[in-house]
Amino acid sequence: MFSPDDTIVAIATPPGRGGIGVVRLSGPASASIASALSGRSAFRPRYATLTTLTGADGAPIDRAVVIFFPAPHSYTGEDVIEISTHGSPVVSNAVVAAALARGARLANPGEFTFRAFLNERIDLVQAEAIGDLVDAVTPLQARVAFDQLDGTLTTRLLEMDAALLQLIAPLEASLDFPDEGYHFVAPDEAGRGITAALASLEALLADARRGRMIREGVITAIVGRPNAGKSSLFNRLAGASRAIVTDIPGTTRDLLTERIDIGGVPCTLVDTAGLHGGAGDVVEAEGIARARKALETADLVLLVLDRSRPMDEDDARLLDAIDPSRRVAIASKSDLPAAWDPERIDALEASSVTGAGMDALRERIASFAGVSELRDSAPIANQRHVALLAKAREALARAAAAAASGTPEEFVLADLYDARMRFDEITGARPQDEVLAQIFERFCIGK
Ligand SMILES: Nc1nc2c(ncn2[C@@H]2O[C@H](COP(=O)(O)OP(=O)(O)OP(=O)(O)O)[C@@H](O)[C@H]2O)c(=O)[nH]1
Ligand SMILES: [Mg+2]
Repeated sequence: MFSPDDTIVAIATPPGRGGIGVVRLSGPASASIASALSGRSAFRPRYATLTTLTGADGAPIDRAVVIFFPAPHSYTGEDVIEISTHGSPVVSNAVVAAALARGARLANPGEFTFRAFLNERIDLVQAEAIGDLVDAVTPLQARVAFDQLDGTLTTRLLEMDAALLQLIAPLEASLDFPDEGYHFVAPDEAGRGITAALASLEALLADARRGRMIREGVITAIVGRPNAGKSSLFNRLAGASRAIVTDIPGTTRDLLTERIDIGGVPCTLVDTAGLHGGAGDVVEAEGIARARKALETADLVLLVLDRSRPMDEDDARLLDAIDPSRRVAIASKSDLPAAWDPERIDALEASSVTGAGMDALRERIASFAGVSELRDSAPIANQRHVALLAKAREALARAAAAAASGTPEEFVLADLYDARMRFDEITGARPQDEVLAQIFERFCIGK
């Protein structure tokens, strides 16, 4: 993909003006290029040295602080030079140009981190975590990314891998003495071991949905019969008057979305057309079809039920149709006299006019995403990891079934090896070029 023998250079700080601008070099010629730019013969490792930099034409560029991180104790594992100048793009660009004139090459996006991976400073999970950390929009996203960077997932995978290896060793030994079959381990004992490994994998995967919601957001659809107060609730949660509100049933025709932050969880709110059994015009029918689609695909449904009017068939049907584990029933318009008792169906009372019940609702949404349980486990947030773990789970399930039915050891072993291979793919022990390209391409230049 990239040649790791060159010395690469890039501006590491964001584009534009700033207090300081950092230019980073990595590769075998880093130190000699820094010497050429500064006229100094050498830099003391890990010490900040104030020096004047000159361009290829001999004209001074700026006074700068230069730090030399010799291999292997650097971000990339190679010789790295970090040059901090005054934060003007003109100065940063002049430093880069001077480095290029002395033989450096402009870095590709993510190339510094890619080199760190190639030099085994970090594994693939950590490289992806660095990308997530840089991209994090909410503090919670940053927390989850940092946990991965800390190696939490890798540690869990290594534990599971070690457990599988313990199962594999006696099975392999039994293979060497085929006459006696399962000589070194009884089939039911092997089966128990595999079931235990399967259970820890299941636990890890159970975290994945939570992790995805934190990383990518909870899709929250606001659903209910016409005029129930959906758009008013949408506007209230969004903190802006985005959706049209009128007292005419059927005001909202199309889907309307808004990104909001609820307790650190990014949330995509979706306002929908009122659902009812009666037939309307073509536009309304299409709006209802879209509302149903949103209802199906949402992670969470806010079911709005007008507390000021008696419940009708449409309300009852919706209450029945949506799984309680993914819905919050809301008794809306709580500032008006009540026509029914919200406690009966465990509905949250709320008013978009007074704002009553909004904090409780926000808490319910955040707790749905599992924010409160986040203390000690790092959820997997990455779809690539989830897909590979799911494949490992299939392999282990096959192995468990094979062991239980006394199938020859070879077959059990093949599935156990399959599961281990998936773990290796996650951490990058067996990287595939296209996977690497996909992961590092989304980085910015200079990272
Ligand atoms: N008093 C009171 N009126 C409300 C409240 N929420 C909504 N309304 C009124 O109820 C009517 C309908 O509100 P919308 O938010 O448009 O209802 P909707 O569910 O989006 O309606 P459709 O888009 O037609 O399906 C409007 O007249 C609102 O002013 C509330 O909390 N209290
Ligand atoms: Mg509406």
